[in-house]
Amino acid sequence: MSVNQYKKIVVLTGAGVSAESGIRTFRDKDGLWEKYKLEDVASVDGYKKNPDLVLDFYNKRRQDFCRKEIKPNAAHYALVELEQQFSGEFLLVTQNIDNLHEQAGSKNVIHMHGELLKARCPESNQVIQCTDDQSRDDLCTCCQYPSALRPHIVWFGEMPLGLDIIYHHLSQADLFIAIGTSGTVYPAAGFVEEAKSVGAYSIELNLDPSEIHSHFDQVVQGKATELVPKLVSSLLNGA
Ligand code: BJW
Repeated sequence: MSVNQYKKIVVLTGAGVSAESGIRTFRDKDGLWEKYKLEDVASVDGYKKNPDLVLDFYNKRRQDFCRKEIKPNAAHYALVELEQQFSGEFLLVTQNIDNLHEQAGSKNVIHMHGELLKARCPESNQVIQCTDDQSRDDLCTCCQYPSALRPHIVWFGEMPLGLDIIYHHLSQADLFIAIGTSGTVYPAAGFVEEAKSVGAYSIELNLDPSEIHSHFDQVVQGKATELVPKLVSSLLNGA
């Protein structure tokens, strides 16, 4: 398999790509949804009902993420190499809210479920950096009557970010690769079918077969830090 046979690659990553960097996934054993109820902390209704609980959930995850031992891993770096060496168009869509892809050096990245180190004004949608704990007293500076800033996160029932660009790329993709995602959350779980509908070859790299593994042309089971460098090397070296 050689990268030269492709013109447009779309890669989708999920929590599994950051797992070996020390960030917990959602649905694995010991995952975040074992400790928290999804509808309490990751839905608009949950935020309306108990904003402090939701802010606390993201404050703890931000503190955890900012620990100095949390670093990009070999899978993040391999994707940087693929983006740099590939002469066609490359888009990396991540469902992750951490910035490990950017820390590794990835350039063309869309965070479709938002970003942990950003906050947003709910009125103007202006996005600002947020590396400290967020509280309900943090107000925006963009509106005449300031509003409480909210985490820059896409919760259930909200429209994911960058969808126009993502679907545009999927409509022209000839290689689609999904890494470390359970395939349970839409619309991301539907991207493989979108890419396949225009003839793209599709590959899933995941520890366990995902909910949607049967849609892929090739499914490889294992750790992202082993599988992604191997795939990138075989794409770049034509093995
Ligand atoms: C490893 C590994 C290692 C571990 N190496 N692998 C019925 C049908 C269809 C859709 C719906 C429906 N009812 C409702 C919906 C819509 C809803 C939805 O999908 N619900 C499902 C539960 C059914 N979706 C939405 O509401 C979305 N918005 C929307 O649909 O808008 C309308 C719309 C309509 C039409 C078109 C477009 C839009 C919004 C979804 C928001 C998701 N938000 C969250 C939380 C916020 C972010 C955060 O706090 O971090 O995003 S939920 C959570 O799940 C998070 C993740 O990004 C997302 C995906 O999880 P991911 O990444 O797959 O993680 P895991 O833990 O599930 O899986 C990890 C995988 O890695 C596992 O498979 C492991 O095996 C593997 N792994 N270690 C390789 N070392």
